[in-house]
Amino acid sequence: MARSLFVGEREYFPGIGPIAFEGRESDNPLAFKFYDSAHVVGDKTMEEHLRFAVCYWHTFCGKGADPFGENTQIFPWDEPAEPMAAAHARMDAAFELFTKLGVPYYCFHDRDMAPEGDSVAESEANLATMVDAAAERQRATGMKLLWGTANLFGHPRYMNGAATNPDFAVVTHAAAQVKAALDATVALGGENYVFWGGREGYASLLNTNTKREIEHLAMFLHKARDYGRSIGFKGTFLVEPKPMEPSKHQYDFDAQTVIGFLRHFDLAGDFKLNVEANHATLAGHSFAHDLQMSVDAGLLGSIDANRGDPQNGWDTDQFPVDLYDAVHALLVVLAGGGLRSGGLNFDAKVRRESVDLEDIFIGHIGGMDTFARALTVAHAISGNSGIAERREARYASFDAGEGAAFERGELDLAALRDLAATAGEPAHTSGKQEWYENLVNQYL
Ligand code: XUL
Ligand code: CO
Repeated sequence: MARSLFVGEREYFPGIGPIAFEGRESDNPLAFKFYDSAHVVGDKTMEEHLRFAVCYWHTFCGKGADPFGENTQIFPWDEPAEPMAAAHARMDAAFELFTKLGVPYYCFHDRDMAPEGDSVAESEANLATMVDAAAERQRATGMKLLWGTANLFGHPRYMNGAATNPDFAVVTHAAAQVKAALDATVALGGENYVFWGGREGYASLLNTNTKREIEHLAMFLHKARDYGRSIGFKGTFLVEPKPMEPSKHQYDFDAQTVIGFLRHFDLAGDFKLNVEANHATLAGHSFAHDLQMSVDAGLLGSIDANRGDPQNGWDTDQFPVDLYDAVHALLVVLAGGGLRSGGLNFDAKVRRESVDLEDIFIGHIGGMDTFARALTVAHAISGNSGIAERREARYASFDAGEGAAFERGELDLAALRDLAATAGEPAHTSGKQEWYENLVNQYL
């Protein structure tokens, strides 16, 4: 799809034009080698399958600081000293990058887009002003909002939690922020709305009533859902699991924990999961595992695409370049029916040592190429390899006879015992893991 570029009064990425597909023989670092947006894979184009989004926070608000050192990335949109002027400059830079990169979607937190004011009303007004500016740029470029969210973790008032704070006064401030962020998401036609609870957890059990806090979180989500629906939000609410960091323990630990929570508190009709690769690995799982659990529950909403570092356990939010990992992820997504109204949001940042403006483009190009290539591979495996059929065949003993009766709930424990006693020791059947693994490699 041809899109118009947004270049504001000042061009923030001079010398970088629209990123084009040049194929794998190209030696141009600012070109796609595998992502050809209009290329059809199966029944959809790459753009329609992958639904890429750029995140506002890492890309335009993160500046490379870490706990041991200050900012390393000094970018031109940070020059205005006055916060609202800086917000406008950041937005111009953001839409310039979105459109030059050729992604259809973006995602933001309220505080990425507009600065916090001195009062709830001033914060709301700041956000409303920037939402008007974003709406204008969306109209001009065709860019769409994959999801909005509220930053309920950065301000010091949230140090003991937001919706799960032991102080009700803090919970009301979290509600005010979510209300305004939902207004913003609806005004910008957002297709989803995300809750990530970085401070929704605890540092010590000794000072925490976990039962009450988790019930407060559920109540908060019910009220947010009700408000969203009342203002016409038709999209999906998403909870993004993460086990820890910044809290020692977070209540949305992993996909299965969130699925249980949503079902227990009767939220699964409106809420799904936003699965992030580096959060799954931080929980001791693979990315594909958390995706599979979500697909199995019918609750895969969207994806935050990134990767951790295998040598440490942090949320390093690196750009995804591991093809094998991306193939595994897309095998699960394709078998689950695709991303639907979700997308692949690059919740990823270039390293603090990557200080050139072009590095931001190069990081995203690498991530997009990785998933484009993985899509082609995963689609070929799904269609031709026989893996899915072979996996189903492992369960053939449940397809008829006593196995099917068991699945229907018709055999009690004593009946099962009698079947075992009559049939004797089962044959040893190979799991064939190496066969499956070798086949995946054959398609890479
Ligand atoms: C933090 C994280 C967030 C959420 C949105 O680890 O992933 O950026 O995606 O709040
Ligand atoms: Co995320």
